[in-house]
Amino acid sequence: MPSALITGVTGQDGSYLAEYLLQQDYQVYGLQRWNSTNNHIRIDDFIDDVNILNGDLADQSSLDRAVKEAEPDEVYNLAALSFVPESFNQPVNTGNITGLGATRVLEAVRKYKMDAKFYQASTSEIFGNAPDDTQSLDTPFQPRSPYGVSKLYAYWSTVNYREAYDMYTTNGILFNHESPRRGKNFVTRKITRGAARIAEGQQNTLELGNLDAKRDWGHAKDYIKAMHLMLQQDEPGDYIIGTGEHHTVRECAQIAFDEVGLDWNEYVEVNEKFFRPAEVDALRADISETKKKLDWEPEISFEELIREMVQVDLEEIRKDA
Ligand code: NDP
Ligand code: GDR
Repeated sequence: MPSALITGVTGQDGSYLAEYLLQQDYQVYGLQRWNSTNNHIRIDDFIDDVNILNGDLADQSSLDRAVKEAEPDEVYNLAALSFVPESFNQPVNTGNITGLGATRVLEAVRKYKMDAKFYQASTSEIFGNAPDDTQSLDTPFQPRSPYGVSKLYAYWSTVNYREAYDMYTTNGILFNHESPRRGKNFVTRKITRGAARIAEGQQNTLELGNLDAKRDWGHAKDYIKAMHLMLQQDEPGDYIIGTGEHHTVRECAQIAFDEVGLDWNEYVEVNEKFFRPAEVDALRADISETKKKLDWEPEISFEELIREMVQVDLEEIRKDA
């Protein structure tokens, strides 16, 4: 039975990946940071099947212990401070967790399970102010936030451990991916939940920031399959994962409000407090190489994704009421 250690198992991607690997008959270990409420909301349904290990990306000894105990065949480093605006408020902590944290996990693997395959959750945010309309492995990196800068450090650490120690380390450069399990502050979920709450009479308006920002949004369920596939290749490498399409925040709002039969224009207001000190205007993946190398393509469209998120939010809101 293959085994996998997932850091960030309580997050959006960690929860879907754990579920998927359990279905593939993996023994799954999940690293979670200690907290007093033991909040497992995204993994509650299958928590008994996951071996939970306490640890923190700030603490080398806890990562060493986790790798020693799990002896994993595959390590997925998904833990991070992942909310871009918050990284401007906590730049040093973001560097420590999102940047150096990856190096700590790599060190633990190098010391205690050097033949494990390692996956780093890299991101389109490392492209930042990209000059071209689409981004590929040839695009120069120009991150625009402490989050992007930290992820770029982690990206190069991952490449460096491959080159220096001949370890199987892989970067998945994933563009935005969403789901009903997305955190409530990220823009898609904020919009789908806002539209659902307005439709149910629980909220009157929805305040957003930059409506012109364009992102390449896919479904997290499609993307965690790509993560797994990357570690099944004979050789390690770096891959671009996205849909190849992009949409504005405005279009996202149009679809979400349409799903509840409302006109977004009547409810959405722009509040500058949601503008960022430095914005990433537009991102769109060039997945031509990935299609050839991985035989992977996304299956769920942007519109299906947003409509599904609205429906799940409606259900949750009605249940809570
Ligand atoms: P989430 O924010 O949903 O999950 C982040 C996870 O990291 C949570 O489990 C969180 O734990 C954990 N974590 C945070 N700080 C620490 C720490 N100090 N020690 C241990 N664990 C910690 O992110 P996603 O699931 O959306 O993303 C997964 C990864 O992929 C992240 O690294 C993200 O930056 C990256 N990424 C995400 C993309 C996306 O569009 N979703 C695109 C590209 C990359 P807790 O539950 O306790 O908060
Ligand atoms: P992003 O996602 O920064 O791309 O990072 P987010 O959903 O936060 O923002 C996307 C775009 O929407 C604009 N925007 C708003 N954003 C938020 N959060 N709230 C608003 O009210 C709002 N209004 C407009 C933003 O300015 C931005 O342009 C996500 C994270 O998951 C990262 O961890 C990951 O690496 C990248 O995606 C790829």
